[in-house]
Amino acid sequence: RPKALPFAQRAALCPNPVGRRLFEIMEQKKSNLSFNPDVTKKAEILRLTDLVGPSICMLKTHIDVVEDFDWDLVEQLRALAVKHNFVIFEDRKFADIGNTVQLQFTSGVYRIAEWADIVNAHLVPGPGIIDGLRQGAKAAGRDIGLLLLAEMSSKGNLATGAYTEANVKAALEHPDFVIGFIAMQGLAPAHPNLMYITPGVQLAKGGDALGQQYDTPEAVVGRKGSDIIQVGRGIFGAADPAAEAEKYRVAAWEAYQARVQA
Ligand code: 5BU
Repeated sequence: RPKALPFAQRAALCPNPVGRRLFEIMEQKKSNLSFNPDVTKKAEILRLTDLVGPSICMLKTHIDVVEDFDWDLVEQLRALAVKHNFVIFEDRKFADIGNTVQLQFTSGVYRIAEWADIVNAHLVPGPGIIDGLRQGAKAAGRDIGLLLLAEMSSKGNLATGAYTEANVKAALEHPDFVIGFIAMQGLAPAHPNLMYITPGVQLAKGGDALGQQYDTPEAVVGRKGSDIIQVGRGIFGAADPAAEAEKYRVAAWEAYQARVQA
């Protein structure tokens, strides 16, 4: 693998302000760790986020699993994002026609376009999904970045081969809005303005009972050339989530350093 460009230099190549900001935060905090507190109680999400906040560049949410959701949760998460300097990625995985995703993005209970910095989408419906979400972001009047689901971590998933390649092509065709991918690796050839975020990461290889597959930060960022590790249960399932998050941050950052110094 050739020597990688540092995040600071990649920030300058990003046409989307959120992509640029995320690369800058990564450099400032020496963190390429994203944390997802996939728990169902508002207070627990806020507690975990505040604990782990110093170690992360990004918080990933599944807002629709929260049992006691209210708008105050969103406001408190935004306040934590300012306090700890991270971006918020709502992992909504939009997957419908452009007109419908625009409504799902801006309306309903969650009004995601009003508070998320980053969202993601499946390309199954075709590129109209990108245009629909872009219009939603414009209507909300906020800078938002989109990630395409080029690959997945779960056993037997269908995001492979020509489908993965179509995601890369679509990203290159929408450089103002698409900031990168959910992928299991830094997809070749490298596009340094785009970022690669990999879920299915724990400190030891393994999996869960429902098809999740885990690889290590060293393998994902070092060998496979991804940029950001996405970690949930590995951190919030530990006895000391703050200390555990630091372990992941250091492991992923050292793997990144080895790549830029190679
Ligand atoms: P975990 O607890 O570290 O396994 O959580 C992984 C998170 O990443 C979880 O929120 C999933 O919804 C998300 N995820 C994933 O695990 N695999 C994928 O391919 C995609 C998302 Br896309």
